[in-house]
Amino acid sequence: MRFPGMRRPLRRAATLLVVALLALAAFSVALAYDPTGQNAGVTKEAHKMHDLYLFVLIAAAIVFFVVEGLIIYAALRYRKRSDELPPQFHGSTVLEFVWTGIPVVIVLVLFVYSFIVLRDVEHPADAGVMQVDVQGFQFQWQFTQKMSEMGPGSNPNDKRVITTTGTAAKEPTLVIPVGQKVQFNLESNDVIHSFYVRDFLYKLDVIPGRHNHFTVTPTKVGTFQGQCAELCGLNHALMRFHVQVMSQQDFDKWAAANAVAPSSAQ
Ligand SMILES: [Cu+2]
Repeated sequence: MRFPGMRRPLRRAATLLVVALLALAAFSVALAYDPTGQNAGVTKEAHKMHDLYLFVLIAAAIVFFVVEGLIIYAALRYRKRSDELPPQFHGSTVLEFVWTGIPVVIVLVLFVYSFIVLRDVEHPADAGVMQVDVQGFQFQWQFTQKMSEMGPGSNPNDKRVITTTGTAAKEPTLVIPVGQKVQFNLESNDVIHSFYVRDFLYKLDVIPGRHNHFTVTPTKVGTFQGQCAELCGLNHALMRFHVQVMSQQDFDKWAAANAVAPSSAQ
């Protein structure tokens, strides 16, 4: 009794090597030129999430083509040719190791890679990183930026704040500088909302009694649309907002023009 796949271990190893090299090449090409046309985001963290997405997509595509290819090969190669019963065999330790080992390795790689990418965006930022307090309420957002927490170089004794409150009639615009790390601190006093900026490729729930936070480093100047992504009541659809990313120079000017003493802030 002979298992056709077992006859040429060298050939098998070479095939595996070629598949691995092709996978690596496909991933490199996808990183350089994204054939999916997906939004790669406007923050450093979003770019990493996008790379993770491509990696998973390519891994899934390779698994699909290898499995489907083997099915088609087996169906053709071992199709019924006569009424004679073909040789019967059972069990192959090597094959069982291979088809258990490969998925285990894939799951481990995806787990570690996802964990590293997630940690980048959800790990609490170091001291001195710019802070934006985000308050979700029925049915809008309030953004509070303290002058003492505007990132490196800000004066810790500066008590002025910038408060931007959205209303049903006017969607608020949150202003942040490009190239600087920003930590968002999310809070709600009523129901669960979700802070979602599409071009961050990320959203995080805003939960009463819980301090959720995430960090991004914008890489592109521009205005990006955000919205509440958790059905939070009748006027949920009105919870839209904008994130405007400016150059550091424009941001400093904007902050100087809009900062007020805390007592006069609403
Ligand atoms: Cu909401």
